[in-house]
Amino acid sequence: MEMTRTLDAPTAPTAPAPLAPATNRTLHMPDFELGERLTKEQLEYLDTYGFVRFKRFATKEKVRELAEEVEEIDRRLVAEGRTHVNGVPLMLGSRRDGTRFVQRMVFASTFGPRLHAFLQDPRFRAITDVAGPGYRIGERERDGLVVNHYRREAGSAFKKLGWHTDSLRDLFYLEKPRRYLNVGFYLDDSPLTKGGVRVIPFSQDQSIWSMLTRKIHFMDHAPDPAEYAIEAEAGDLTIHDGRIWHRVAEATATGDASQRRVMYIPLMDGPLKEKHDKSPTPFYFRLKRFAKF
Ligand SMILES: O=C(O)CCC(=O)C(=O)O
Ligand SMILES: [Fe+2]
Repeated sequence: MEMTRTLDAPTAPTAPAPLAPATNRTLHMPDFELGERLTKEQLEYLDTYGFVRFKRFATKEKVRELAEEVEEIDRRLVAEGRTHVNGVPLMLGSRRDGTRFVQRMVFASTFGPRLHAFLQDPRFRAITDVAGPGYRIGERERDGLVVNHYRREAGSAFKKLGWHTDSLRDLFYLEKPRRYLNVGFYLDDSPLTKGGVRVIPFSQDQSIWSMLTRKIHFMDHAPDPAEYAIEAEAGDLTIHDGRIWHRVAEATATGDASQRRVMYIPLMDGPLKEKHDKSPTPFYFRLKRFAKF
């Protein structure tokens, strides 16, 4: 043993450099496509990383049709002066020209036949099967089909979303967090210039305690050294585990170039809990307004 070495060591080991926030680091993901069932490799990917992306779930033509319908519904909701649908608040913003638009649309498929038909695609069965026995698409439950519409410009009320786990909402809805899968369908390309989803891979395998406390839900927007950006193109579909930590980063582009629309497909299990126009506003949204996140 060279006992003296430590004494003549020319330099003491230096502390590792602090990890720079890995802003915009992307994970090289396989070019998965979704068929009638998820393949073993796709399932393993989802289980391991906590998310998965399927390319070309829909054609550009289909995306255009769906986006057009979302725009029609948007104009209709604005024209009718709606602030809520089935008790759930709509998030509204305005464009540069002052026109109002819906930035978080809820129960969208109950307003549009194309969206409703889209949700009947048998490939969604492949996803509900993975979620667990008895899962369904809840078009009239919870918030129904949600369309998030981010823009970075003055007047926009939705430019980014702080760190959170989706499962926390289960707790607010007084339900136990389950292996909830959040299924997103992209209506716009989402390159890094639009910000977009950042996830902390593997964080789905955490204790409830860590799920509650690793970050301050929705208030914290800071990049994390362990985060990865998920890029996608219009027509792609992503699934993330409801327990994974994620946020939506703000675009660096502005105006039209920052527009990012993603639909979230509501998976439900257990007894049917359909909402209607007299449904009360859930506590969660009152809290959200109070805490301004
Ligand atoms: O807009 C997105 O892509 C993600 C939104 C999200 O995480 C959420 O609404 O819970
Ligand atoms: Fe989320």
